Formats: sequence, C-alpha cells, structure tokens
Amino acid sequence: ASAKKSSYDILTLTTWLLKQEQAGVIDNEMTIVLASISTACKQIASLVQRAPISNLTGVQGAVNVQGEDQKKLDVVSNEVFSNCLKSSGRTGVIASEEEDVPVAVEESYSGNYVVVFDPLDGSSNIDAAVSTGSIFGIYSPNDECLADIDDNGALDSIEQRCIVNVCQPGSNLLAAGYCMYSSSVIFVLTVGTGVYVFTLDPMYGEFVLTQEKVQIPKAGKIYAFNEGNYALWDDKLKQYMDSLKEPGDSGKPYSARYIGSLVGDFHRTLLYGGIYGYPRDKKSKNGKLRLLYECAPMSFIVEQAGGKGSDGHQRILDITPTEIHQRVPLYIGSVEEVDKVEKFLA
Ligand code: P6P
Repeated sequence: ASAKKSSYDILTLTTWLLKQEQAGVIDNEMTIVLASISTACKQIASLVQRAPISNLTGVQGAVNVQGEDQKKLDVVSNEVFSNCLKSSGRTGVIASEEEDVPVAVEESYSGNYVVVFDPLDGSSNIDAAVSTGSIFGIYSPNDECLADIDDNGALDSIEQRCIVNVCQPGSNLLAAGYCMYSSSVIFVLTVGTGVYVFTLDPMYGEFVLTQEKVQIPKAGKIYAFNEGNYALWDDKLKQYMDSLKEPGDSGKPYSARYIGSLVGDFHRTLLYGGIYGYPRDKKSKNGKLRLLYECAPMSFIVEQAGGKGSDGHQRILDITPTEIHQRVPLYIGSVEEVDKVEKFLA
C-alpha cells in the first residue's frame, strides 16, 4: 500500500534530483552540477536581497565584453557561479556572459559537462529592487565536432577546444533552467522530461517543488516588448504590434507587461501565456539577447512546456552559435502567439 502522504511530504530539489538519477534520467555528475548551480543561486539570492545594505548596488566601474557597464553584482554573481561550478569537480568548460572567452576548468576530476550561464540577467533592475535572474544551460562536451577537427589536425589551443565545446545548437542541451530573484525565489528546471518549478523556503534554505510538468497556455493576451524601439522596427513588425492593439474577435486588445528582465517576463509568460519579444532593429541588427546563455536555455524550457522559441523565422534550438556572445532576435511564449508574429514577419 502506498505510504500515507504526510503533511510533511515535501519534495526538495535535492531529493528530486536524486529521484531523477535513480530513474536513470540524469547521471551522478549531472546531479552534482545541478546541485552546485542551485547553491550558487541561493547565494546570489541572498546577495541580491541585501544589496542596498551591503553596498552591492551600483556599477563596478568596468565594462564587460558586451560593452555594458558591469554592476557590482554582475561581477560577484559571476564569481559565485564560477566558483560553485568549479568546486563541483564535474564541469569541463564554463562560458559566462561576463567572461570574454569560455574557461577550461582544471578542478574537474569526474565528468566534464559544459555549462553556459548568465549569472545575473536584468542587473540594471538591481538598484530599484526589481526582479532579476540567473540563466543556465548544460551540454555534454562536443566530442564529435572535436574529433572531426582533430582528424584534420586543425585544432591546437585549449581556448579553441573550449569554444568548440560551447558552440552547440540548443537542441543538444541536456538541462536548462533559471532562478528568478523576485517576491519569491523561484528555481525552474528541465532535464528533458518536462518543466519543474521549485520555490525557496527561506525557513530552511531549500528549494521545494511547487509545480511539476508546467504547460504554457496555447495562447495568451499579454505581450512583453520594449515598444520604445517601435520607430526602429521593420514595417512588418510594426503591423504585428499594431494588430495587438485592435479589440479583435474577443473585443479586448492585448495587455502590455514589460519588466525589463528576461527571467521575470519569461516566467510570467510561461505561467500565464502570451509572448515575450526582443526583435532586431535598425540599431541592433541581431537584437540584444545572446543565443548561447539566454535564448537557447529559455527556448529549451518553453518547448518542454509546450511553447515555442523563434528568431522570427526559425526555431532557436536549431541555430548553432558561431561565436559565444552571438545575439539573435527572440520571440518566445505560447505557440499561437509566436506563430502569429512569424506570419507577420514572413
Ligand atoms: P531593454 C537585460 O539587460 C536584458 O538582457 C533582458 O533581461 C531584458 O529583457 C532586456 O535586456 C531589456 O532590454 O533594451 O528593453 O532595456
């Protein structure tokens, strides 16, 4: 007989990971990498929540490879993420939004996963205590590609091997997730068997399972675009945007919601339905968001929830990066909403 569910039948992330390992969905090394990522996210959550107290708001005074002013917390979050991954001993290569090039991890001694991450996305919101988040994706090493190149003796430097390991299409992702630092600290994860949501219980510092096998609504009347860029958009995109403002069959136009933090806008879209978009424009020919550690992980998650991630014409997960900080336009959310914008852009 199944054991009676006690009121304390709580499933923590740690227990959930061990169950996936026991079921053969992930191996022990992946379990440890994901546990180390969740530890990094808990540390970043506490840093973010106390930023004004511990003088961690404001800029670091440096510019990153993206040409963006690094916030103090960008730098600290990157160190926290990198240190947790390195000390896990299971990662071979890490690539961060905050690092110019991928880094080979010397400390790894068992397993050599490739981890890509944006340690603190939306950090311009920190000083106003608005939602931010960490985004990550995990690959196996790109052995096939390395073998081809090795056969031709074309590859010599460690750095080049790291770049080859990292430049894989999102369809190769084994796991992806994000941690949102908001009114709750929410850890969202997929290992290819659906999307699971965990909420940090501050009473004892554990992520607790609060939603399983999330399915995004097939359609939704909320759109998240920065319409301040409207004048810079293609005419077809302007026609799409104008169409959202017409009452339409339902008699009600869409609602605009824009947090200015991909993790916050994405999480609301995942649960309520709708669409988030960061299009290309006359200034930014490929849009703003990075394929490797923003668009691909989010697209893996949304597809696992029955949604769609597109660059306006093709599936994000089918795009192979040619350089690690490559930008792509992003339209992500409910299938019917992404289909609609693709039709306008065709
Ligand atoms: P804009 C944050 O810098 C970010 O990368 C995403 O998190 C966010 O959705 C977007 O850029 C906001 O960009 O140009 O609208 O301020």
